[in-house]
Amino acid sequence: MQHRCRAAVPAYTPCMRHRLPEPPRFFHLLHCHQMVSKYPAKEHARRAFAHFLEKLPEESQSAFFISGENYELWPYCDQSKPIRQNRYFYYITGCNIPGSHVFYDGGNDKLTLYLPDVDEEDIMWSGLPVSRDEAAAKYDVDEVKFAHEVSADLKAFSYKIYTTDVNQWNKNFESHLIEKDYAFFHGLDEARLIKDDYEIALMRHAAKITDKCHHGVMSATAIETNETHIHAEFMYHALREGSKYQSYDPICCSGPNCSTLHYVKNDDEIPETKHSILIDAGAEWECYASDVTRCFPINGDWTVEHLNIYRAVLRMQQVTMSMIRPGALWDDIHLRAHEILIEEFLKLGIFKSKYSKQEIYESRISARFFPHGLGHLLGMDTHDVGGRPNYEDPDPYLQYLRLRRKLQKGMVLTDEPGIYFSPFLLEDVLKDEKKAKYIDHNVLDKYWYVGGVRIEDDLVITANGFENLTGITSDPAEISEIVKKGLNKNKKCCKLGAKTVTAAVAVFVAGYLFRAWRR
Ligand SMILES: [Mn+2]
Repeated sequence: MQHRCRAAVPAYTPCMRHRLPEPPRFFHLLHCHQMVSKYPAKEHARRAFAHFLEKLPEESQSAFFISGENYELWPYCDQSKPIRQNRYFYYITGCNIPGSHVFYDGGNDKLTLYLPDVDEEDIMWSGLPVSRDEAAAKYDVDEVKFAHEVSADLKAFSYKIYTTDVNQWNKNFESHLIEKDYAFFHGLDEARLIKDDYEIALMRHAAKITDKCHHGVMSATAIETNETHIHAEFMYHALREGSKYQSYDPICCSGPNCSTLHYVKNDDEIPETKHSILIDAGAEWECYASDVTRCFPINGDWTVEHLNIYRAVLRMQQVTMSMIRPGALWDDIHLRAHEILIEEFLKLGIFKSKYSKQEIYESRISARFFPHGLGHLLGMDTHDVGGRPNYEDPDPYLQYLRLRRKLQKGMVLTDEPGIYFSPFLLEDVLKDEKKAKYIDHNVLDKYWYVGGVRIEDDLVITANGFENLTGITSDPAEISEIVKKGLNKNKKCCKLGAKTVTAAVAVFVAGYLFRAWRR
């Protein structure tokens, strides 16, 4: 009966899976030029090659060769491991067929896709593979060939051929390949850094699905008595919308578990003594990611401490978002988030007001409450390529910042400030008088049960600022309303259920008495 209460989420429409995700701005072109309606693989290959030549201009006749992922069996078992397509391969093909390869002849601007050879014995198990003509119609490539033709083609090519790395899928061609070249990765990563309209349309669709999933999770707290139920609710809505894979393992936590950044255990009970929920999860669409975090009170009523922290994080996000535009340095925006955190902690009394904002900032102590970066690039990978992080940075504020560049139009990134009360991260701080002196322990003690709060949205950088792909509300009053609406609906469902059962029993008893009377 409980699933009847899911009606708050708009119904799945069967046509959704087969149409292009959300008409992009160039929608009219889709009908005029067939080429534009395909994933723009050729343009991606060209752009990657142009960036490659920035580093190695003398290699203008060379080529790229990448093998996609293929089926691999688990040891001593006839089942295959789950496949996740090689993102560099997908970027220049748009093809998700296991066992394929791609060759881009940069000098002649020719893109060739190699499909796996047809295994006739497999057809009865797996069905007919995609034909050469079907692939030529579907993918934006110049020619479609088969895997057995790769070797001769590579041998006949008289210039250098670059690949990511020699692995089990391309080792037969090893003698022709140059692996792990810096310029090659530079080319691909710089191209992937800036998303075109087609990619943004895919990401917009992933974000729309994710909105529905988060709304579904917030609306179903009546049946979420374990973290696994939150996970299940998210996956249910994602699958219903045609998203079979998640961009990453969903992080579904309650109470103090919310202080673990990448918590994926997702199996603790949620008794009434726990108030806070944090879910960080994103649906994937056609290999493109979304990555969204929302927090809410399990019964719809924010506790004072939970709401205090929520509002602080929301202000960190609002202030940092107001700074986002092309040319802004992400380091500066991230550091501004720490300043807001310190201001908020001074207001709440967690930091002692006898110390100045500047002194606390210089102590770097806020990094123990907000240990991760403000955000990261998002694309085919959740932590997408091209961010140029420096994990060796001695500054604890910047060590885990995954994006260390100026923002450019067409980048997609997350803005995800957080505040956590992690016993692990604060243990040594609280013992070190030089650092502990800034913290009012009595005030801090009131906050441990909250665990943590993070708010995360996906943003596309535009010419003047950004567009927020994430639509699910982060307003605390609206969130409270969604949770309560879900709870009330469940009560009504239960009441209706009880009434139906009572009526059915009454009819049965009346019938029995009537028959007994007739006898
Ligand atoms: Mn993220």
